[in-house]
Amino acid sequence: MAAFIYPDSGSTDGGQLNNDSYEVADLFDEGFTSAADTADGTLSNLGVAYASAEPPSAGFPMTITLEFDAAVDIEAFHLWNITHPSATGPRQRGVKDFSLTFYDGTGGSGNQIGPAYNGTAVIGPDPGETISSQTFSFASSYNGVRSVEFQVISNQLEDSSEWVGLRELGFEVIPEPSSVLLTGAAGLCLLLRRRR
Ligand SMILES: [Ca+2]
Repeated sequence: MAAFIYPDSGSTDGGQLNNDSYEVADLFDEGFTSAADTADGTLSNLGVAYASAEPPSAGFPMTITLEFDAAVDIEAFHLWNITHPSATGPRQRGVKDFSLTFYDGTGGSGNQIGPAYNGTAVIGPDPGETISSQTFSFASSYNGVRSVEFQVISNQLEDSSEWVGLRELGFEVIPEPSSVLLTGAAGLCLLLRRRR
């Protein structure tokens, strides 16, 4: 049974809009437990969304590096794009084209796992509306992942002089085979005891 998880930490080369409170940590701050969870579009983006400097400090593509404290096997990526309670501009600066590259070391180090995944996100909802996740399922899982380079290639405007942002993200992971085996072994022990 797959499970929703957040990265444990993240960093970006994109900077922050107005040097204000739009940190990468705001991409995993809303306590979601599944991809079915929704973000409250009536909230100001300040403190709940990540938004890059305008344009991103190192330009497009902008790289957000996501880290896991222990290796995980990932089968899907979930993204909640940005909107705003009263303005149309922010949703137009949501993520559009992106790629995900998976590594077995921290900070994009070590060996790359499998081919990079390329995806295209759709624009976030109208101002103030509830934000649902967009799910990108992989043809096969990426196993033993310690870090992911999430490259944002364009915003919805496809204007590289503007900022880009999103509200929340997470991954769908497969429980480690070791824990499944342990549960199986424990079950076998119980069965053998009962037979005695
Ligand atoms: Ca958030």
